[in-house]
Amino acid sequence: METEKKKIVFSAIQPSGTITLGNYLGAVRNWVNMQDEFNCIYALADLHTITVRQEPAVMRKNILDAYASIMACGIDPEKSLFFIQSHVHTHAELAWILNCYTQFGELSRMTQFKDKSAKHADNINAGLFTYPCLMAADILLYQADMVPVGADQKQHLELSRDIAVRFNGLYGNVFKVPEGFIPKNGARVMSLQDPTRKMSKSDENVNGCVHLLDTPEVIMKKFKRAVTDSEAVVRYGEGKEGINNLMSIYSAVTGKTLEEIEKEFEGKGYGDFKTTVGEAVVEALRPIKTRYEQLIRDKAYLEECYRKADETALRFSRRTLSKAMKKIGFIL
Ligand code: AQP
Repeated sequence: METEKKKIVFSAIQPSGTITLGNYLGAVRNWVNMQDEFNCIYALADLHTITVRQEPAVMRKNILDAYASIMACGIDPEKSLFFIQSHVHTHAELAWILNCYTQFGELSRMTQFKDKSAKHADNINAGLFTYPCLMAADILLYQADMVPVGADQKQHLELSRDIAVRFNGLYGNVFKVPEGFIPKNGARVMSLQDPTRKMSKSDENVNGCVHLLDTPEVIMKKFKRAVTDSEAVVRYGEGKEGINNLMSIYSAVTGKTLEEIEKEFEGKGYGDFKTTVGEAVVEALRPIKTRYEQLIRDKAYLEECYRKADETALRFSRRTLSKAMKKIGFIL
């Protein structure tokens, strides 16, 4: 990681399943593009995943697969710091501290908590509730200037800012108050089966979600089964969530505008359109899959990358944690 005075960008992703086309187009692709302009710090947020029960063997595989897939998307360990959150103990420590500076009422208002507790009614654990404090710790430990987030994470980022302002108000300038931004070209990808909901790693309907590591055949099948509408006209508009979603995906992978896409498919049916979108996605993901296959075979190289990044992240984050602890009154 370069150390000159570039702004610090922090972002993280959960290895709660295999990385999706939504994660790629909405987040990781922008991470790659930011590497030259900023000091980028990226985390694989594995501590966050256990707010939902995980199968141990599957979790281990998901962590390594996610690490390799994200590197395969173009994260360069020479340019950016890309570490594994659970290897850097400062995250859990600062999260505990921030729990004590966050109000019950604030956490109760988080829509993700409400959504996830409705989805996992048999396991509404305290971690699910205090998840935003761990997220705040992730960000604040690195004195991040900017945090690219999807629209779904905006509320959590606002809370991180509120916590930082509150803490600084009590103890002086300990944390940089980060700015959140939703990258301009960060597409919001919806489920192919229920286009009113976002595409999610943990979607139970396998046809709704395209994974970066799906084979071309599987990707094509998922696009051919994508939900559309009965109008049979490729245009962006109200009540056409399925087509809107396919158009956004096609636009994100080809760079074509929505108008250009409408023109391209004038007089053509949804069958042709879905096939073309599927093929464009297959082509966009092909080099990522090839690179992933090389990386996942070389576990020693992967380990070398994350161990080095873990160490740097620990060194950096320890400074912030110590400062916060001293201000509170701990003896270090
Ligand atoms: N469908 C999406 N479209 C655009 N961006 C998306 N992101 C997630 N889904 C979409 C963005 O990916 C980044 C990492 O997300 P995360 O792994 O921290 O958590 P998430 O948003 O909860 O992702 P999933 O895939 O929906 O995971 P599960 O199923 O475990 O809840 C974020 O920047 C997010 O905005």
